[in-house]
Amino acid sequence: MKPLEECRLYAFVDTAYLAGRDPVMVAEQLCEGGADLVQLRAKDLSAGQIEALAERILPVTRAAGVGLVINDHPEVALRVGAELCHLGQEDFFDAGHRHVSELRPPGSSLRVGLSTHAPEQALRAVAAGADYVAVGPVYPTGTKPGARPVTLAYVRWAAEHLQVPWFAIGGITLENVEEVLAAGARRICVVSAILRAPDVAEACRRFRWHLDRAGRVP
Ligand code: TZP
Ligand code: MG
Repeated sequence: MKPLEECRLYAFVDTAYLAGRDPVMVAEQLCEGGADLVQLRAKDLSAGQIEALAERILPVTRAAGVGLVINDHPEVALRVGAELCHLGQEDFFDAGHRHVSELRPPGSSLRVGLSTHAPEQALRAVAAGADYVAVGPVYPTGTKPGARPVTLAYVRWAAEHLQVPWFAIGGITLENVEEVLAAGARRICVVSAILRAPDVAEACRRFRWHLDRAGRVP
């Protein structure tokens, strides 16, 4: 996979949006459309089921040079050899972790991303060694119902203050992505606007077009 700094489009195989499609096929389409990272997010599956699915998806992402991120289950990421795992505030800090190195056994290069919903959380995540942080939800989203939107104000703060790679997330669509980029984001996570699109690869290409036009991180 590319260095995290160069990863711009972070897409998802979220089992809540598969609508009967084969998750491996969806992963192929995300890679074909130019995703740099693909997260396996499966709130309805057990760790064992996620592991079995990750083992099928990993050859696809590897062949495409795309990093596979396992949501919620660092132990699964380690077992299957995924490049990254992603954890929320409650999975990490509320579970008693202090530094992401606690999740990395000796010799492992597992990278860990953390969700953040406010500047203080981002600073804490960086101090805890997060390899990247997610900044959101920027807008209300049915993918994370009940989560309070952080608005573009937090995106602007992140653009000004964060040195680690950070991704804007939450409710980002082709209609509002320019607004997110104008607030300073250069990396985005998109779940439903890609998985609900009639052509998943094409939706990725359209998001990429906006990201490429916005240019690199200054
Ligand atoms: N974390 C913050 S918002 C969100 C997650 C997992 C959901 C993003 O999904 P969508 O469909 O792109 O709004
Ligand atoms: Mg979680």
